[in-house]
Amino acid sequence: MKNRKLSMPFWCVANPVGDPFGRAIMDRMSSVEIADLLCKAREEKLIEFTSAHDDDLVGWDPHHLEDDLDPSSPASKTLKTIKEKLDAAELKVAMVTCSLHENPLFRNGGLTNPNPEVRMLAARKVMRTIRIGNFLGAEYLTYWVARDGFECQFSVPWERNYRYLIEGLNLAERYAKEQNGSVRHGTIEPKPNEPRGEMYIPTTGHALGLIAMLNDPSFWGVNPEVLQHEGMTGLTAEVAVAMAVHAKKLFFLHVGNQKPGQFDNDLPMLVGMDGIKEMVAVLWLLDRMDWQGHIEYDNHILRTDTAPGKENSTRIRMDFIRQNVENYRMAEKKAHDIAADPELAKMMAALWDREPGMAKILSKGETAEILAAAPDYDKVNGTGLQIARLDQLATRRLLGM
Ligand code: XLS
Ligand code: MG
Repeated sequence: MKNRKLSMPFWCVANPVGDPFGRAIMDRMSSVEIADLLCKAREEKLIEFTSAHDDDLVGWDPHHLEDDLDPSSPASKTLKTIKEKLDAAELKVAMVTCSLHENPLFRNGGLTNPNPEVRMLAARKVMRTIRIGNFLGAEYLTYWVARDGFECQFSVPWERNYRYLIEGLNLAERYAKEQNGSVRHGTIEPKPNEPRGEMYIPTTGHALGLIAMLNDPSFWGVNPEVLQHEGMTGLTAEVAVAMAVHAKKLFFLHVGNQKPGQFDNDLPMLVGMDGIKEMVAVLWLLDRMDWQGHIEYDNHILRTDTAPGKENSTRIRMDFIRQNVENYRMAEKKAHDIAADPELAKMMAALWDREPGMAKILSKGETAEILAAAPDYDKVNGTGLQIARLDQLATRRLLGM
């Protein structure tokens, strides 16, 4: 079983780790300095890809919406410098995403903002992000639901808001195709709440449902955030991931750790009180389902582990990347071990591979053959399954016993 390619985004590394109750602790670094750090991680063979919001790379000037097309603009110059660095290190850009959460203009939504003037500015910002993505060679454009949501239900024009969202996403797809650059696909990243009280695409199921309503569903997929966004709902990420793979819509994954039901924890891989079993199980099911995509981190340095000062700011950030990669590889190794374990395989087969003849008839789906089959109610109903024993063995393997 292969080890997956890993992506570390600009924003995870750049974050100076403030929270709603306290200011940032770490020294800030420019996008060019972050590019240097990520290139170092590439040289150490920790990662193969990176990703970025437009705002992580260059500021947005709402008075100069196409500044990226003007070679003399500060944005163009910075993008050129970043591209030269990434190219030299052979660090590829996997994805770009348009920040529609940071600028206060978008406080009541970006693509779904009821004010068409704000929607127009959001659309132009998304178009610029696509151009930036093409310049850097990104394959994916991600739409994260961000401020497209609400706190007060009577403030939402329900008969229009999904139309606005669909118009915005269709425009992104059309523009990406017109530009005919490296951006070939879009992904939707769901989240139930934060920064809004409620968001319009709370789960992966909602995202898959929305994709079916878009002009070109083949352009779009999902990138669920596992375990964070998916676990905030109290639902398990495993169902979201498995269903998305089955629908051939899992383009890549965001990963980190989460205590179920809480705010967006964004803990690094395997760090924190919960999640080891679930994360290993997600990676195991991806192996079983023969999924070929890459994994992207989306998590942040523990605030307790930060410190101010220039030297700290690079050392702590590099250590964060190394730890995330080490922890991912630990989980991946466990997933591979579990998939290859003969004892577990035997117990799974006992659970899954009964009555192959009957399975064949059902998958063929011929009504006459189904009516002729003779399932034995008493035999089936009279047998317990021993799933707890199977789970105990999996836990034993997880604990290395
Ligand atoms: C925030 C999201 C965000 C997206 C990219 O919760 O995870 O970082 O991944 O905009
Ligand atoms: Mg994310």
